[in-house]
Amino acid sequence: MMDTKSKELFEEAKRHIPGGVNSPVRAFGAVHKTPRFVASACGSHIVDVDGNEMIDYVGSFGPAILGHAHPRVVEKVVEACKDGLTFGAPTEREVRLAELIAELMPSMEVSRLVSSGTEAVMSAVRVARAFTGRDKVIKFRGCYHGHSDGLLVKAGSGAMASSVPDSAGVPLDYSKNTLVARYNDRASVEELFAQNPGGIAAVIIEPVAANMGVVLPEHGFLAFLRQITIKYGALLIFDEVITGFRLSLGGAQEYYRVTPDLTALGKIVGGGMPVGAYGGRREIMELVAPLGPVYQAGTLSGNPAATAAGLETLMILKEDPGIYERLSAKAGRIADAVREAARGSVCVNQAGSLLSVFFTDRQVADYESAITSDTRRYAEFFGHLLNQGVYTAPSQFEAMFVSDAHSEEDIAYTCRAVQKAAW
Ligand code: KE4
Repeated sequence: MMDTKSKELFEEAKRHIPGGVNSPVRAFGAVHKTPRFVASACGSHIVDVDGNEMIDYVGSFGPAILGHAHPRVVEKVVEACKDGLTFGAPTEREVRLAELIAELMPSMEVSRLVSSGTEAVMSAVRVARAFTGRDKVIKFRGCYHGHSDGLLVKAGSGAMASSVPDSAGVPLDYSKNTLVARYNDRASVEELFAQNPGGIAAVIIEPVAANMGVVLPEHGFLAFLRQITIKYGALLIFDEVITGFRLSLGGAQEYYRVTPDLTALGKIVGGGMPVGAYGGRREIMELVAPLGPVYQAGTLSGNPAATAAGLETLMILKEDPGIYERLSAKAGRIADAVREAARGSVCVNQAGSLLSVFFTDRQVADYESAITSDTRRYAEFFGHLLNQGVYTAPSQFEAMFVSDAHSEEDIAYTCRAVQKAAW
């Protein structure tokens, strides 16, 4: 598959952009290839600058649940743009989007729009600290919550007790208030609460993890987190930047019937445009300025073109709740094709339209088991599929995303490509 133009652009990009990309995973470092520069996308397909058309299972890492350039969404964005791009003033679309978020996710009775998932999570954590008057937050190893300093943290040498920055430039002081537990490990959570009685403001989790590859919550784990946070007077924050409106119309909180105190959204809520949101019940969100003492602001928050895309995307999902069954069935066919081709040497985790292929014979249920995967074999798998025109997650630790635009032919072709990939 030709990648001459991508190669040229990549070299030019490196002159003025760190690593040639505006987000690290796009550099294809984990799969040891030149990233494909995308020229256009429509439905389930992308076309790169060398004219290669591929079936896309990245879908911008989540927003493209309807496929790319959905005609109704594009029309609404163009319509909004013609009336002005940004005002720094409230607009009706923001009111309608907040209403729709509250309708689809009733726990988000009151929400604030921001411009990214990172902003949404960062702000939700700030509100939780203000509401409880406490500083410490528990996160889970392997979960990613955007790049705010306090959440770029990993378990320290002392495993659960200590935590250390997961990025240069983050002062140790910032990481000391973020404690790290183990996904699906109740004892690790209980231990942190026991060590910090009255000190923990919140537990934040990806209710289905998708940033260590896809890892599902074991039965009752989310309900356990709900109970222990209530017991200790901490808030439960669901980072639904990926799962929101993807696992079901009401996200993971509807799918698993566990209601968090605060939720962070991104990706689908913007329909491909820059939107994030955070919200919860009124008594918590009333702390947010200008009502209360928690400051958070944003020039492009609630941007007219972005809210137009988000509104239309959510409306289309609301009109067609059967989409979730279709998405799950499509992803299941790919998962089955991989299991059949790999004959036991892989672990395939699927949650609705999310799936990951781990090259390990272990069941992947947390970060520690996820990293037993053979990332070299994953990179080979990625290359085999790419050469057959199937564009999937460029890292073992990202998810594949199936969209409503993936046709029967796309799925059948993908399953055949999986069979042909060298096992
Ligand atoms: P953004 O700031 O990228 O909109 O959202 C941050 C974020 C927060 N929470 C979760 C669960 C997320 O997955 C993300 C961002 N996801 C990554 C993909 N794993 C975005 C892709 C990228 O970083 O380039």
